[in-house]
Amino acid sequence: MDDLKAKYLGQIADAADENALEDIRVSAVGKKGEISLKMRELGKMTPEERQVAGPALNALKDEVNSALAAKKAGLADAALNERLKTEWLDVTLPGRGRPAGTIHPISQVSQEVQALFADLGFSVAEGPQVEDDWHNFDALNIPAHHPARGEMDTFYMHRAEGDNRPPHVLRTHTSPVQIRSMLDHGAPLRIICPGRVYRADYDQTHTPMFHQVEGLAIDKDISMANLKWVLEEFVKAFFEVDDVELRFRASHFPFTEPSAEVDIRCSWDNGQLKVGEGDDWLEILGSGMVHPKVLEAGGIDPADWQGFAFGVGIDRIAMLKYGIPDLRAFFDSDLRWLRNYGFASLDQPNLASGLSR
Ligand code: 2NM
Repeated sequence: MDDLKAKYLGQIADAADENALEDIRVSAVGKKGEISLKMRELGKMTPEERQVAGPALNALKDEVNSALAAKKAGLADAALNERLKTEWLDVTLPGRGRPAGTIHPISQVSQEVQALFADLGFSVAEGPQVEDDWHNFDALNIPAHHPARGEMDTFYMHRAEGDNRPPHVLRTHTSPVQIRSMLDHGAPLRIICPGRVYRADYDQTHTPMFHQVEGLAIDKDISMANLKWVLEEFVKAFFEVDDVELRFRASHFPFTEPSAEVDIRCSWDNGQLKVGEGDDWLEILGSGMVHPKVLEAGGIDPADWQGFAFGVGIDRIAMLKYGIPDLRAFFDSDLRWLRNYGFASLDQPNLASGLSR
């Protein structure tokens, strides 16, 4: 009995890993193990012999089993400690350098425009991208069969079979938001409406979804002079230059009268745009005095109130400001492009630090 005990406790102490330990368990206390076979021999003994050998074998079996369990736990601890030596992590180290993502130039420019118009006292208004034809067309003095409806390349939504009401549309401009704001808030009003708009057009300079910001100011004595000042402030702040020169060209929009397209004086130096100097003119927006019929559709009496409005393409002014040559890159979701043209996610545009810094 003492020999068996010395033999197995010695083997257990020397076991190098859990496989070796399992072999020892099988040969000692497994079904056909040495100690188990000895216990089976108890039956052949005399009662006197059995009284001595029985408890001794049980004690031996218990001792070997607890030595096995203790060694197994020891081996598992040692293995864990070995792993922890290589898999440790210093949680006090600073994070790894690369930022998780960047702000898309269109979002950046939209936020820049919102920040600078906030400084001029304009609120931001938003509305649905799926519109009914009254808000998108009729209220803006574009009646059914007006040529402007055809020219807009409108996306129409489906109606259910047998439903003969006019279809909803994907808004072709953000002006319906301004109609909704007039109806909701009345005059006076000073808002800008940034957002996605849709036209069925796709080539070098057009994508079927693009971004606009439109502005609207309504008050008792608003004139083209106010429009001119606001647009000058906008262009100066947006392009971050001290002086600009604007050129108003007579134009036509159904929703404004009179209407003007606005160019800015600029130069192109090695493909680099400089605003406010040079001999070139660059068209950047459309504008005008809100048509009396549009004010009426917005529930505002044109005998008491006037307003100016303007519309700018965000994608286009983003390309101009940040030297982005190809419009379609905006919508490719190419991570390398976004890392190059994107903006730090924690830098919110504001006038105090410079819009783009
Ligand atoms: C433009 C050009 C001229 C415009 C008009 C309105 C509204 F709803 F107030 F009548 N919003 N935006 C407008 C005027 C838009 O985009 C080139």
